[in-house]
Amino acid sequence: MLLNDVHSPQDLKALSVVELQDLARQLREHIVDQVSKTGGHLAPGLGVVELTLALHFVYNSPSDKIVWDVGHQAYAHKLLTGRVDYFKTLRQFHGMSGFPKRSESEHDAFGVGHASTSISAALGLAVGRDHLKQSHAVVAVIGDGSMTGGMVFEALNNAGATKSITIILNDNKMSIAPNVGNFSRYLNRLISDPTYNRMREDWHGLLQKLPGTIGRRVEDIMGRAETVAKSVLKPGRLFEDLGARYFGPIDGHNIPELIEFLTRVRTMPGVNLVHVLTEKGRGLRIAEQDPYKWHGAAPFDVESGASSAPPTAQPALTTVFGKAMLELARKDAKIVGITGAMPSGCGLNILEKELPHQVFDVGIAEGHAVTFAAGLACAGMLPVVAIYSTFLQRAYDQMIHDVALQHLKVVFVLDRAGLVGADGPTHHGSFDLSYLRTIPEMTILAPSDETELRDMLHYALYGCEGPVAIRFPRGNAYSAEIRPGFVPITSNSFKVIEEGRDVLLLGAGFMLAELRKTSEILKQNGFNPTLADARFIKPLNVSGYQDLLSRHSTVVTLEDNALPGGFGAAIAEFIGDQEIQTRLLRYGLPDAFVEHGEIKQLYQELGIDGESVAVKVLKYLSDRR
Ligand SMILES: Cc1ncc(C[n+]2csc(CCOP(=O)(O)OP(=O)(O)O)c2C)c(N)n1
Repeated sequence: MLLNDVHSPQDLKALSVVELQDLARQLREHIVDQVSKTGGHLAPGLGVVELTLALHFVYNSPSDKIVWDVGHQAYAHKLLTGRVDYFKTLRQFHGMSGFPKRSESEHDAFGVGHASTSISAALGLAVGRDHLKQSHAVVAVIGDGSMTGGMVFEALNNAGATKSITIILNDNKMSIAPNVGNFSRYLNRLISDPTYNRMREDWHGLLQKLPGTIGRRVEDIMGRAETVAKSVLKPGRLFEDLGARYFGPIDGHNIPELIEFLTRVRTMPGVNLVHVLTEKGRGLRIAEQDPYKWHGAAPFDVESGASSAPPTAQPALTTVFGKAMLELARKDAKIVGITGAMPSGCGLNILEKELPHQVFDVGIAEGHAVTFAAGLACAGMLPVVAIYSTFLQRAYDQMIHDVALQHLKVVFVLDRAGLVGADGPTHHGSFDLSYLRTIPEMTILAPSDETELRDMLHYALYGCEGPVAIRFPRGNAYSAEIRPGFVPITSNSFKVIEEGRDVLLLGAGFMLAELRKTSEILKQNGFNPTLADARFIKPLNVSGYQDLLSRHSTVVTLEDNALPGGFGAAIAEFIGDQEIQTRLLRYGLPDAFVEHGEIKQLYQELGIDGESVAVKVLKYLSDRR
């Protein structure tokens, strides 16, 4: 059967194992072909092709609910649920989302992008089903990396609330980077325990001896499976103690074995956890060899693995941050970096390589990362918590209660602030200025280029008291050459770049580059703008802003944060509080979730690129001339 002819999971039901195996090959071809053109998550999805086929063979989506964790591995699921044609628009502007999305398909039971949500969400779906006296099955599929998120254990603790739920633990020993921590070690012990493996073989042998499916009484099978399961409970002791029935580990690339297990588990009451072993990147040699590198991919050549994008001389801003951390940490052993399972994503791999004892990868555990940093600060260390803007949302109370309230010096480095592009609304860093601004004592810095980023890190560590956040977008430095050394920054100082008088253009962070364009267009149209780099989003320099704002009858702010609570809102509050007579035009992200697409396209659509802002400001100024 051709993948193109699979319009819904129902089309799989009559297929033989050989046909399913052939579909697995086609799914891999489709995924590799598409990701090589558009970029996207690669190795995670290749690892779950057989598991996805088996799930859709056994379960009846959409009435049965399959909940994916993170959702970056769900391309095969999308392809098997009537989206083969749409898949060609993967991650493109106005095209298919890279993650399961409820509005995209009835088969996407729960929207996702952040890790460790699946068991909680599935539990909600299951308890709702129980209350409404429905009988469909609910399955959560979660990776071993995502199991490091604390919410998973909160959900397991609560899982007895439902009559029946199945959790598939997709264990490929990897988070994005190799998985870390005691839980990961525990899973490894399960897999390598010889006593267990012997028992497992016995169990499998016994299952083979069971009579054929036809005419088999379900209770009988369940009874036997239960008996056998009891004999292998020891390896899954942790899950057992948490109230789940543990099955496995089973080979996640063996379709008949998967189907056999899932068929038995599907109708079982209680909390059932099936431990499935998969290989991340399976079927694509380069990804199998280096699943870390191929977790996500930019467009690439399938044969060589070479990136299709032209090489850039300018380093990524994360690299600039990572190198600055290394320079500072070499001289000060108190400086430590903390990452939530993203050492290379956030640049701390650079520090880790040379000074491994000064980096802590705590797993996908942002809340823990922040409170852990608070403890380190109490112990006299200088912790730098490097977490993407969107994932730090997870740790809001920890920032308030554990850090700020205790006046602790913890430095937060928020990469991917603003729009991130193809990953879309689950990953855009749209809200950090809003959520950080409300925290008392929090200093918030927004560098407008790589040099400021370095200087601000130095300032955050040594130049000011209390918690500090530095936020910068996804992207590269402007220059290939990074200025060495660190130049001190004056507290609360903004920087006037061009003095004018008609209008004040105030840029937050890297959006200054867009305002530079606005400024040029205004000048070409006979206006004389002032251009300034805010640098400090909080606190604002009271006397400096009183003077700057009252000298201009029109003020324009531009930011890549949501307008509610963002930088423009801070200036609006200031103008109101200080009773300054000026008109304020605020530009930034709307009070809405922004879809995926190239950042440039999104700016244009939202009217926040330099040219669009110029058009709006010109109209405003011309109307009032
Ligand atoms: C809250 C949160 N933090 C970090 C991430 C970034 N992230 C995406 S996938 C991933 C690793 C997930 O590992 P696992 O669940 O084992 O899936 P695998 O990629 O190995 O299939 C991480 C850390 C995220 N999506 N959500």
